[in-house]
Amino acid sequence: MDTKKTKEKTLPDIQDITICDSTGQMIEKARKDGVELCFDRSATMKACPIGADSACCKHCAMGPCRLNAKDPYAKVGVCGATIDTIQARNFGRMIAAGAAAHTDHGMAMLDLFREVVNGKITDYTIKDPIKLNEVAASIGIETEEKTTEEVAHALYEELERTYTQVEGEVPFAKRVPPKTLETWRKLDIVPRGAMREIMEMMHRTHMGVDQHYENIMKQGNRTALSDGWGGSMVATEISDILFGTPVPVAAEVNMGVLKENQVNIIIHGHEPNLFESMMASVNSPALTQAAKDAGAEGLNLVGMCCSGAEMLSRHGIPHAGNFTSTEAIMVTGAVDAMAVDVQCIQQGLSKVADCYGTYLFTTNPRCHIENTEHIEFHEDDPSSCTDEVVIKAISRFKSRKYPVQIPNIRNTGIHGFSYEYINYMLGGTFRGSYTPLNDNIINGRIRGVAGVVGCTNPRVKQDWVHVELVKELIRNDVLVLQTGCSQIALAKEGLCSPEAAYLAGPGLSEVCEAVGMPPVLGMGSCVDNSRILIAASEMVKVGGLGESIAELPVAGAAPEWMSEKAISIGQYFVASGVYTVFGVTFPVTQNTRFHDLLFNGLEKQGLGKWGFTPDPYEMAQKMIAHIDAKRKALGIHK
Ligand code: XCC
Ligand code: SF4
Repeated sequence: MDTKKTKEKTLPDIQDITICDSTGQMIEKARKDGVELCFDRSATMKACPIGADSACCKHCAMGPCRLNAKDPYAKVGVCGATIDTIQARNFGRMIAAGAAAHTDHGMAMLDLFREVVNGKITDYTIKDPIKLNEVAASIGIETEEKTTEEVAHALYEELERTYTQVEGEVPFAKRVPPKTLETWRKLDIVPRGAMREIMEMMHRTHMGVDQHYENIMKQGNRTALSDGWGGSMVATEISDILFGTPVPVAAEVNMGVLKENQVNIIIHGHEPNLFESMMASVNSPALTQAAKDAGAEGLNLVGMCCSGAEMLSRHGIPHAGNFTSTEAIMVTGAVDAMAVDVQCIQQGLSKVADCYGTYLFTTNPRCHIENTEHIEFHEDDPSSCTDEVVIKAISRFKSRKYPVQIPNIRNTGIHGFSYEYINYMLGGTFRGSYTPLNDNIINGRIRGVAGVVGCTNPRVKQDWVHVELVKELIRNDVLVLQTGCSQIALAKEGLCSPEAAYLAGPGLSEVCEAVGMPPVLGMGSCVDNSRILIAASEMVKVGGLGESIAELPVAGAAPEWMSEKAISIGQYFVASGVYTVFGVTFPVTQNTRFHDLLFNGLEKQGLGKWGFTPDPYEMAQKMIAHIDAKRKALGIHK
C-alpha cells in the first residue's frame, strides 16, 4: 500500500469511532493495510477552535481578522465588524452554499424535465403522470382536459421561476399554510427566485455591505426558504414525476449487500439520473453476459449516501452505507467501480480507491477530482457513460488483485414513505381526504412527529447519536420521519422494519402494529426533506393542529451534521416554524446577540428556533418538551 502509514498509537479505539460493525471491521483492516480514512484524518486534524466558534472573518485583505470567542465583544475586525456581523455573515454564506447545492441539483432535474418534455431526450419519460397533475394543480395550473404533455409544458414554465424569477413569490409558496405565509410576507422573507436570493446573500455578506446581524439573517431566511420550498422541492417533485413516486418497498442495507462473486458497482452522490441510467446498463443483456464471461455471477449495483437513499426509497435498490463509510467500503477489496456525481464526495476516496484497485469515476462536469478518471454523463446519451463504468468494473473483477473481505451484515427494512402513503397506511385513502395521522396525534397515540435527518461526521461516533436519539423519540411515542444518511443509520440498526415496533411507546407501537408499519419512516435523500415540509403543511391543512407550521407538535434534528447543506436545511425548517436541534457543534459563538437571535429571537418573530446539544438524550428531551408544549397550546393532551 502506498499511502502514508498513520501512527496507530494516536488513533482512537474503533468502538469510539462507530457503532456500525461493518465500518468498524473495515477501519481495522485499513489500519492493518496502512490506509488512511476520514476517521484517522479527523483524529489527527484538530478542529480550529476559532473557526468552530465562527469568530474569524476572511472576507477582505485588511484581515483575516480573529476575535476572541471567550470575550466576544472585546475586539472588532479591522473594518470595525463586530462578532455579530462576522458570524451572521459566515452563517449566511453557509446557507447560501447549501441552498446553491440543492437548487443547482433541482435545476439539473428541471433541465432534464424540459428536454424530456421537448422530446430532445428520449432515455427518460414521465413515469408518474398522476403526480405531474397533482404538482401542477398544487400551484394553480389548470389540468382538466389537458394532455400530459400540455400540463408538463405548463409546469416547466412555472417551476423555472423557482430559480430565475426576480420579483414575486416562488411557485411553491402556494403550498405554504396561509398563516405561515402571512408571517413570511410580514417579515418580507418570501423567496423570489433562488438565483436572486443566493446572489443577494453573497452580495450582502461582502465586506462593507450588510452590517446588521438581524438584517443579514432576514436574507438568510429568504435564501434558505428558496431551497426548502424552492430548489429542493423541485428536485423531489420532478424526480418523482420522471422516475416514480416512492411507495414502501423492502430493501437491504449495510456492506453485506456487496457480493464476492459478482461485479460490484457503487453509485455515490446525489442526482438520481445517473443512478437510473446505471440501472439500465446493469440490466442490459450484453453487459450481463460480459460479466458472466468474466467469471462473475452477475452485476451488483448498490447505492451509498443520498443517491443511494433515493434509489433505496424509490426502487428498493440495496444501500451499502452512509457518508463516513464511503471510503471504508473500498477496504473490502470488493468494490470494482464507484461512480460519483456531486456533493459529499470526499477527495480522500481517490487515494483509497488507488490502494484497492477500485475504479473511481467522476461523472458530472461540476465535480472532477485530481488523479481520478472523468467519464462525463450526458442525459442525451447516458449509456455511453454508464456502460463504460460497467465495462471497467467487469475488467477490474476479472483481474481482482486484492483479497476480498466483505462484512457479512445485511439489515432488511421498509423504505419509501410519503405523506400520502402514511395516511393511506393508517386507514385513509391514498391521496384522499381522510387523514388519520392528525387523528392519531390528536387522540395522543402519536405524541408528535420528528424529522431526524442529515449526515454522519467523523467528529462523533458514527450512527450513535442518530440511533440513540431516534430510539428515545419512538419510546416516547414520537413518530420519526427520516432522510439521508440518518435514515441509513437507523436502517442498519433494524429500526426501519415493522418488527421494531416493540421499541416504540404504547401508543405508537399500537399504531405500528395495527398497520404493520415501522416506527421510523424513511423518505429518501436530503432534497426529500421537502417531503417533510409537505407533510407538515398537509397536517396544517387537514385541521385540528393549528393554523401554521409553528403550531404543530413537531420538531427536527440533524444529530451528526457536517455540510453547509445541513445548515440551509436547518434554517429552512426554522424559518418554516420548526424547532430544529443540531448535534456535533454549532458554528456560532455563545452569549452573543446573533446566537440569541437564532435560538430565541426568530421564534418571537413567529418562525421556529434553533437548538443545540451533542447529547442524544438531551436532544430527545428538548424535542419532546417542545412537542408537549405545542400539544398543550393546542389543547390536546397525552
Ligand atoms: Fe451528505 Fe446527502 Fe449529509 Fe449524507 S445527509 S452526508 S449532506 S449525503 Ni443528506
Ligand atoms: Fe476583517 Fe472586516 Fe475584512 Fe472581515 S471584512 S477580514 S472583519 S477587515
